Amino acid sequence: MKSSILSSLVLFTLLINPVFGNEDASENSPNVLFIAIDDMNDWVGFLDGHPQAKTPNMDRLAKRGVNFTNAHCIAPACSPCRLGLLLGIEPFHSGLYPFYDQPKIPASVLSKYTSLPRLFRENGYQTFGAGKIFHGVKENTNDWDHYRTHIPGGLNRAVEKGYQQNQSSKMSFCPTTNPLSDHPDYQVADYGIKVIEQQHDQPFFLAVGIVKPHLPFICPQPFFDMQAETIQPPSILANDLQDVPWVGRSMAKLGDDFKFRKDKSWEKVHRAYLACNSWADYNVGRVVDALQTSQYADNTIIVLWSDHGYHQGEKRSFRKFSLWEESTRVPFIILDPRPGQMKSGVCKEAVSLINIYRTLGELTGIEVPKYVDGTSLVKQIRNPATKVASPAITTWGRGNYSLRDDQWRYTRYFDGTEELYDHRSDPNEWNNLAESPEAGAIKQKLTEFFPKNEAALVESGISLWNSVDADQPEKLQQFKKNTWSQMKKKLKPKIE
Ligand SMILES: [Ca+2]
Ligand SMILES: [Ca+2]
Repeated sequence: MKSSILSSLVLFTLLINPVFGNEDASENSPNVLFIAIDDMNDWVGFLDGHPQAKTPNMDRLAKRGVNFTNAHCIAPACSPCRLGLLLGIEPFHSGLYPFYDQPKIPASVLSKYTSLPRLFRENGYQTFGAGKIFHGVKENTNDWDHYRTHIPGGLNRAVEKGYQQNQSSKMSFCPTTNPLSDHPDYQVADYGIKVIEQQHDQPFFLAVGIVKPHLPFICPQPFFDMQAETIQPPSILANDLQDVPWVGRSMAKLGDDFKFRKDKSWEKVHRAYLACNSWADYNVGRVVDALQTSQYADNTIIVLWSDHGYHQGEKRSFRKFSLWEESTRVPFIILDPRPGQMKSGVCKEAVSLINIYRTLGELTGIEVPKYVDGTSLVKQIRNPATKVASPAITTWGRGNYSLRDDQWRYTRYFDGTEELYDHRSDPNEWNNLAESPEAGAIKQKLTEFFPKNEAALVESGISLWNSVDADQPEKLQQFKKNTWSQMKKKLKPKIE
């Protein structure tokens, strides 16, 4: 009662003096629930990427909020996408292209930027985080008032009920036998629920980092049991890579496709992935439901995103690390429950996760640093039919960029080779139109959106450099000579 009188007073003060609310966070500033998911592609109900996906909690959230059905990652890998999103800067402006061991990135590089949680912290918010938010950061940093790193439990795997490839521990696709509460994502969701249930005298920014469906694809048995008996495979054209330039071919994970086909295990892989998506959905649902029944329900903005998509055999590939739709398309939902702030619906415009930083700045009235890339999506949140001004761009290594608008995907690799796909007639990106006579005008229209200046690669702190790009072009010859020629002999059905 007392607090509701207090909030009415604050609201009254804000109404007569709205400037007060913009200068610094007040009790009335909206909270932010920031839900990061790892490696989730469009195999979720609200994106219709797989007909058997079961994600009822996120589907409900998507209905209540704005469901961006044509959203794309900044880079198709955990580290560069999260760095781009959380620092608000494109890889081609920061030079942070590949995978980094974040604590080893020089302070002289990182100190130029303000992370999203730190922006909130410096503007009167309390910041809480749990699970995987940045990639590879295991300790408290200046970003957080409180951070709970997840402790991976010793989970038992029922290997006989799924598929385990050799002894390699990450390549598991089977149920676990532990109670739900042993699983890191359950504990991360628990942390979020506890923060929501606390009494806060400052607005909060709460980041919940769900790690499934990241490899290994293991989760509790009930989430395997709820999947269909026969899993429908994705649409795959065996010889899809035939019209793809060499740099593109080098991005396909042909070895995984070879092993899964040899072991006749693709269906088990698909089932385990769908199970992990349902498990992630369950934990997202627990946090969102806790918020719904809390005192913060009407004043908390929810943002949900996944750091990139995932191949499940398309282009004869597995995992991410490519510039095709399977790797770039991501779940992305924003919900702003405050009256008059949002029109629920589907936004079909091509948007990038780079836009999250500026969008949250505008929604909370916090000024963002000048260097920040992207544009605010507040107009699309107010009316999801609002057009965007430019295509979404995804970067994978210096010199490799893919543009996506509401019809086209136009990719240009560091050596000048290209792909062009028409999503109106070719949603699977099977027919590369880059060399066709009609392509000229389309390419010309889009070409101005490729980066004009590329930042030099940040060389310190790289932990994994798995793209063939302008900084290691020699890897392309190795790929042609070794991987491709070997796989050409081994793969069935054949690739040409
Ligand atoms: Ca990831
Ligand atoms: Ca093709």
